[in-house]
Amino acid sequence: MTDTIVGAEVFLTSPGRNYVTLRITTADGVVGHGDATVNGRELAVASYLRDHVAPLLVGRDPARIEDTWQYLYRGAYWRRGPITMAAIGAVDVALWDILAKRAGQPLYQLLGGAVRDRVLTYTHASAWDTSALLDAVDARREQGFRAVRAQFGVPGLPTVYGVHKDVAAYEPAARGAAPAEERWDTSAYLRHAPAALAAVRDHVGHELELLHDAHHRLTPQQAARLGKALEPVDLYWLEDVTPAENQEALRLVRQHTTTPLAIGEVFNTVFDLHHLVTEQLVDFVRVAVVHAGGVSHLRKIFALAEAFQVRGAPHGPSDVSPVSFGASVHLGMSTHNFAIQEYMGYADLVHEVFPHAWSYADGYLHPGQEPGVGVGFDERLAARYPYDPAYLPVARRLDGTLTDW
Ligand code: CS2
Ligand code: MG
Repeated sequence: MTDTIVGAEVFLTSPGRNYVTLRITTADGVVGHGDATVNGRELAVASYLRDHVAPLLVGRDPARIEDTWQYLYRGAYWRRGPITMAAIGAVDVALWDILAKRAGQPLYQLLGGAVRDRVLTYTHASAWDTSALLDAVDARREQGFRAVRAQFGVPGLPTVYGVHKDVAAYEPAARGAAPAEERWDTSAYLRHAPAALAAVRDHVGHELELLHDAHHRLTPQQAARLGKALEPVDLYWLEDVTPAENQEALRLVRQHTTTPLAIGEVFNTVFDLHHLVTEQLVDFVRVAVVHAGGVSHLRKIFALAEAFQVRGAPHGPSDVSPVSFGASVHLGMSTHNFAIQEYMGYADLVHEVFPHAWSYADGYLHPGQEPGVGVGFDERLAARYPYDPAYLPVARRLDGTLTDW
């Protein structure tokens, strides 16, 4: 018995930070949700969905998920990129949500069932100086995390990606009509990073998995130098060492260091990263469900990666909504080469706006047994927190030259 899509609504809400949520409703009264959040570009995705996608969905069979994906991707002509793929991602997750609800099964059961009992996760620990960073890492270990990303301040700089000087919880996007401008000095960072991370490793011993995010800022030579200097730290991965556009860079980095490399949170399709996978230039691919065009396409990215022993490790910051996060944990349960899920954490209000079946315990996640993705959307509560413009920062070198943030 086929069903029909009768409605597709887009909601912009800001319970502490902005989220874009899609609700698809079928003639049988089944509702599915998708996340379309692109940090700092929420209005663009909301318009793409409202003006160019939602009208095309009405009347379609919600079970034809792959055909809808191909229709929205290949039928767009101007394709790929974060805005298009986040919009497609929202539709894709909402349709998988509907299909699983109609089957009365948690999504992972429709993706091939569980390949593990629970999904390993990592979270963030950050502090400006090393002693406070050790305390921050200890606090995460006490919460049960078995893997922690460590980010630290850099002497001489007022701000650094991943850590605020005076605020405990790091949220990269700042409210306002224009991006804040930050200063960056790669030389100062490279002088400081190996000692800071070595101090964390000395403090925690060798059992805790440690990760670090270089956040797209190094040249190939600088990345190779840092990777080599960090080999004694035994990182689980060093992330985004170079800007994503120059994928050749990783060939050089790979020649100089065995430090595991992770990349991909700013990629959107398998076409963006297939060289990195087929030539094994990275160890982990990081694309989030929302930014990869949804569950359907991220599965294809992970399937390619599996053939080359590259593992999936989806992006999971506060700006990926609990809807995408829940879908990602279902993928984590059912994808053999899924390694670890980033879980930066959400404010309590976000958990209220997006009630969810996924749960965290003792360093691991579980998607829960609720039919569908298992994440709701409290529209009434969400309406109390309207969209509030916020932008990711822009970075400039000490001489004022614009650089990668
Ligand atoms: C970071 C993100 O979590 C990560 O790995 O790269 O916090 C990233 O800076 C934000 O998602 C950008 O919106
Ligand atoms: Mg990152």
